[in-house]
Amino acid sequence: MNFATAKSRRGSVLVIVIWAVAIAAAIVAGLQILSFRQAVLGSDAVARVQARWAARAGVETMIAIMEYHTENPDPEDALALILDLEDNSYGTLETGTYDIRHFLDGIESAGPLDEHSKANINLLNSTELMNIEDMTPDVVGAIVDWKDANEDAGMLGAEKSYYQNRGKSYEPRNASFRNFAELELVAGVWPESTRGEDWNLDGRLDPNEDDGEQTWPEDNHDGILDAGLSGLLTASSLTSPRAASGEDRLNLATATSAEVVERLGLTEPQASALLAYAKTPNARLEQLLVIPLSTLSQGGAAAAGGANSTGGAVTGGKGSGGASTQGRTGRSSGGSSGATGGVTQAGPGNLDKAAIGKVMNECTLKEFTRPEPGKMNVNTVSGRVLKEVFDLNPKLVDSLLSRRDAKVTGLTNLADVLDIPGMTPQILSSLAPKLDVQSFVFTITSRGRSITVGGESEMIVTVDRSTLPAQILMYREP
Ligand SMILES: [Ca+2]
Ligand SMILES: [Ca+2]
Ligand SMILES: [Ca+2]
Ligand SMILES: [Ca+2]
Repeated sequence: MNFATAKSRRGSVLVIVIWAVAIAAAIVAGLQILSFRQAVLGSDAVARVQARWAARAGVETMIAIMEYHTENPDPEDALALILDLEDNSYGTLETGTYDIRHFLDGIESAGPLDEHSKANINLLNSTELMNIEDMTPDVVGAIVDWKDANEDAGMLGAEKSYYQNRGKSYEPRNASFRNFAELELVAGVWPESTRGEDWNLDGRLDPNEDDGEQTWPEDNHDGILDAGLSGLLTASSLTSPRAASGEDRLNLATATSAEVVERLGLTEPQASALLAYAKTPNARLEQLLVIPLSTLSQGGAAAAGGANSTGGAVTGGKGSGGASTQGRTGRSSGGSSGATGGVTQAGPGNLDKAAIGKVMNECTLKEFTRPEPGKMNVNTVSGRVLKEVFDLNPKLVDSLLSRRDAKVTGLTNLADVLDIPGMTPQILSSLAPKLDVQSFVFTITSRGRSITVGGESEMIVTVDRSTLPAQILMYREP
């Protein structure tokens, strides 16, 4: 009896053991699957974190370089910052890599995108907007109404009531566009025209933007990013009181003659003439490119309407300071066309070309009160923008681009542009209010990759380096 009981107990123990083993095996198998999944998940997460930090390292590197150049400006080298950014646009960390690139005018380049290479939409008038390919009068009207302070709809425009009647939850800003994407809110503007192939507006050619009809958006699969209006226009570039030298611009409306002599290296008669002109109504620094200062200072641009602005010897202002080294002392007798020269600037109250460049680089005629839309940097501006938006002669634009590319330091002042074949003082002075030789706002599109499993992450950051520390105007991770 006793034996039999023991035997059956042993039997049931055996059953229990078998069961236990089976269950344990099942649990272990389950655990194995679970932990394997967790390991996969874990390495994915690690790769993502690595990629994201790599992208961030790229952004931080670019910002550090921008701040360095804001603190240590080199007025003799307009390309120093751009080249430094380009040289550091690729980096390797222990756990990943980053690269920063952008497309402009169909060409992919290393480094951040200079927002000053595009036209600021807030500075464009309706003629310039209308010059843009495929632009229609109703869209131009709606853009103008969006920007202007008033509520009066233009003939083909659209003000508040237009948007209300269509159930929109927003209305025109009646002030400058704050960013490019805002353009898509304007009546008649479609993302297809603002973005073109660059559907995520990152300035880079992504796989879905270069695969034809396989995935959205539509693209022509040619390896080149057609960025639509975003390739021509910006709302981010801004003006800064900071001059090329790094100092705040000298306000000629309030400056003393001694300050002008000291800051610009001009003679006393030159400084007095400059200040006299600065006090005339409607004074504009660009006029110095067209009309001799002595004429301007004796009655302003109006009185100088018939001034002979070309021909003759161009001499440095008598005894003018260090800025006069490039002053030409004579001109060949063949230079009578007047198409390539500057103004006749002889006499004690006049300026040579280098001095005019310096005045334009370092001075202003009004107090800087708040940030205004930015000018285009003559060293980076898109050729397509100049040809298409500003309707400049394509040959002239091409010679401008080849001149600036040929100069190691870039164009350090706008008067340098006068030497370009086909450029006239008149063309330059009309363009000058929208041109500068510096850039303050850049968009960094940094793509990070993890070194281990192939994670990828992108950061798009728009930075203003005109103040220290640099300011982040926009940040997103698509
Ligand atoms: Ca308006
Ligand atoms: Ca893209
Ligand atoms: Ca596609
Ligand atoms: Ca394409």
